[in-house]
Amino acid sequence: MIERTLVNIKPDAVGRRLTGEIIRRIEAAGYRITAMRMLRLSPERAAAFYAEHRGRPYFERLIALMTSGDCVPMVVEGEGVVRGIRALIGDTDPAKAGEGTIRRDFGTTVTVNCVHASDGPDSALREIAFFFDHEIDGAGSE
Ligand code: FUP
Repeated sequence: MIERTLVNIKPDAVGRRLTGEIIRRIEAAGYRITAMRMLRLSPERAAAFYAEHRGRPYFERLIALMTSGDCVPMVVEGEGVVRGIRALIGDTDPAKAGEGTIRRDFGTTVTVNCVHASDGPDSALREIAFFFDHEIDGAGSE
């Protein structure tokens, strides 16, 4: 089944000029990017995106990273893309991520880990709406 997911290239990766390489890997895996933006999150917006993590010891660190520069959120489409992209990016902790995954190759710490991807179909819908709202209606149609 063709699905959609939300991928967000985080400010650490954008700052290190890894945007192109991460997009290349997503496309090389056979997925299609159907919407994309570049923007800087405010502290309020970053906290809203990661609301379920509020109160955790790493929360302030996470918000500091996510507001430190531009990020590049995108909608990615394809067969089984939600699970597929999670496999492509690897474990949250780059040190535990598998060989050849984006986080293993480019991540620095559990917080500074280059990329976010939705962890299921429900969060994908919510996260796409967070960044793209109605703009993606019809996106990707040819
Ligand atoms: P993931 O879905 O792999 O991005 O991981 P989580 O939803 O568990 O965490 C979301 C973000 O919180 C991570 F990308 C980074 C941050 N985090 C930490 O900084 N430390 C932790 O111990 C767990 C998560």
